[in-house]
Order: sequence, then structure tokens, then C-alpha cells
Amino acid sequence: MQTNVRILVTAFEPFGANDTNISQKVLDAIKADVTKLLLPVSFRRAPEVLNEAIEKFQPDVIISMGQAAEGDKIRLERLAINMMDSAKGDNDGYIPDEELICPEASLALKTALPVKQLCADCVNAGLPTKVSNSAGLYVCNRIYFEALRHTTNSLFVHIPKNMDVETAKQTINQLIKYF
Ligand code: PCA
Repeated sequence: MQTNVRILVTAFEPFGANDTNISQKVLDAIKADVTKLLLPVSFRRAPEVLNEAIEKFQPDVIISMGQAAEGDKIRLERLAINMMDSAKGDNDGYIPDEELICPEASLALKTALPVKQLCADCVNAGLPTKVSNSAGLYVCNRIYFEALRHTTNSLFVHIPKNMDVETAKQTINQLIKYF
């Protein structure tokens, strides 16, 4: 990691029926020289909090983490989709119905980071990782869209709920090494 690269790492608070969020545990565990930010699981407030942090810290790179309900591999998300949809609603009780995030923007935004290479680096280090084409249409996707609008040097990392924190932390550290 070059010392002049400013990296912002974000995680989410618990949501829905979850008492904890693995992304928050991983954020707490990270010791690297990065700026850390915990986000609310709110379609409206999460982008506001992210944008305030972007204004303040002017990051070159944004690595956002969120909890995935299932799976046994960490997912490196390639795209953010310009849509919000949720049957259960966010932590504010907001229930978007196939709502565009930004009607003027493209239907999807793509990271400029080499997800396949980053994934291969993680797998070679023994970390269970795969590339994914959709972060869903919930708040994780919403925040990835916001991060990519600021810089395409953004990456969303979905961590399965039942993964151990140490493995997930090592994966984030491996990703940070790239910079
Ligand atoms: N996971 C949710 C939102 C917050 C989180 O940690 C998601 O996948 O959209």
C-alpha cells in the first residue's frame, strides 16, 4: 500500500432480524491505515453519511462492506445497479418499489478495479472469494452506486453472515495491499 493513497472502508450496522452485522465486526477488527466509516441501513441516510465522509476525507479508493444472507464465499461485486427495491424495507421502514436511484444515470455502474485479478489474489492467498455481478437492490447496492459515482476506484465486498471474522478481515487486508 502506498502511503499517499487515501482509502475509505465502510461497513453497515445491523438490519432486519439481525442483531449484528459481520461487516461491522470486520471494520472493528481492521488495523490498516484507512479511514473507517459505519453506515446506517437506510436508503436515504446512508448516501448522505457517505457523501459527508467523502467531502471530509477525499478518498482515492472506497472499499464498502456489507453482510450477505447466504453463501460460503466473499463476493467482490463488479456492478452497482441503478435501482432500489425491497419487500421488507430499510431500518427507517422505507420500502422502494423498483425505484431508480438516479433517473439521469446509466442503468448500471462498473468498478474500474480489476475484480478478477483481485479475486485471484485472494484465492491464491487461501481466502474463499468469488466475483459477483449483482449486489442486489437493497442498501448495499445503493451505497455501491453512490461510491462509484464518486470514484470508479470503488469496490463492494459482500461477506456471508456466517463467515468467520478473521477470514473476512484477512480478505480485506489482501484487497488493501493492492493499493
Ligand atoms: N447488507 C444489506 C444492507 C446492509 C448489509 O450489511 C445488503 O446486502 O444490501
